[in-house]
Amino acid sequence: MLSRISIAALAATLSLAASAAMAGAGDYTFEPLNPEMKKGDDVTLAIRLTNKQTGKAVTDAVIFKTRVDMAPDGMADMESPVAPLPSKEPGIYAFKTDLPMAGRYQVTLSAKVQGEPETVTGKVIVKATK
Ligand SMILES: [Cu+2]
Repeated sequence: MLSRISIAALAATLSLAASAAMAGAGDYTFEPLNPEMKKGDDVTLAIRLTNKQTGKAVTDAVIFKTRVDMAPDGMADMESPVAPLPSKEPGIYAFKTDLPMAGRYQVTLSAKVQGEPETVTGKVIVKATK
């Protein structure tokens, strides 16, 4: 027969396991360092990836897919080329792209994060000004 103490210990272990299993791809957030910039070619986009649960920058992510388009202004088919740039700061991921017209651009990112089995995805909106 289980004693009262071992039942409590078992319950604690189970709830720990449940909260660990709940951590997932939704625990990360992408944010632009500069949400607004001048329109133009060869613009640098710098995006910070943060773990929402720890508040810490995620320094070891591999961003394997990026897309920049004008979906927020009804121009989803207006896509810009994106190329990765070397990171100047841990947890900041930089890209070179073109923002040819003033308006809002959506940056869609897919990343692999160490220790996170699911793909982490995010969307960031940046605004280009004249
Ligand atoms: Cu456009």
